[in-house]
Amino acid sequence: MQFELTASMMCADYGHLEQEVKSLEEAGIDSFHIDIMDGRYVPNFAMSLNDMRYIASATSKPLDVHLMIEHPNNRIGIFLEHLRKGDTVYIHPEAEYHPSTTLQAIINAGMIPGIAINPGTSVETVMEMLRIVKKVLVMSVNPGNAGQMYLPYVGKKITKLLSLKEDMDFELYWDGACSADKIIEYAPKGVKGFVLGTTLLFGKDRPYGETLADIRALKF
Ligand code: S6P
Ligand code: MG
Repeated sequence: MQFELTASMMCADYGHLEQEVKSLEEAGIDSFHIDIMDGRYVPNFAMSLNDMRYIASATSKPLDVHLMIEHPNNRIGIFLEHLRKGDTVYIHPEAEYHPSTTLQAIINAGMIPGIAINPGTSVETVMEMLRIVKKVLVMSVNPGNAGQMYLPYVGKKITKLLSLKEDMDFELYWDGACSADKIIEYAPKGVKGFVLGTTLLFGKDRPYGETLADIRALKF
């Protein structure tokens, strides 16, 4: 079964970032997930512009930039100028007065537009944006930190989004507490990709190649 795996780089070892990027590439990761935070939209600072720039320069794999910042439209240009065609930028609709304007700026710059949907955000409130974006990142934990518990109530929302994705022409991605049982359950239902953090990939004292090979060999 075909599904994409992306590495949540806020969970990487920053003492050896170059090696981390290389090892993940060699292990066969599909893309790099970049969690940008401003300490306001979420109560944390994870990665920032320079981290994103470095990783963009260190790999030719796509970047998957998850902006957890207030009013991204004010500063979207400084992110977009360092990205390449084929990279994705997700915004949180609640963080913006006019999210469709910000999504249009992402499209105009040649990147793939996406929205991230928080656990407490309903599908109904983002319905029109589903027509604009190509990717929807469903948060199965509250945004801001790695290593949190899965929130089971998001399951119903994922089912609803899956029923809309053909008609509205977007793909669904999973972010937060991604475990093997979630991939086994949701990849066959149509979730296209999974962000891997501390639950499955990082801090395991195990080569990334072995972990990714195990995930790709999961039985459905
Ligand atoms: C959370 C962030 C996520 C996490 C990822 C960590 O704000 O958007 O991308 O980094 O979910 O994974 P895990 O397995 O530690 O929850
Ligand atoms: Mg994320």
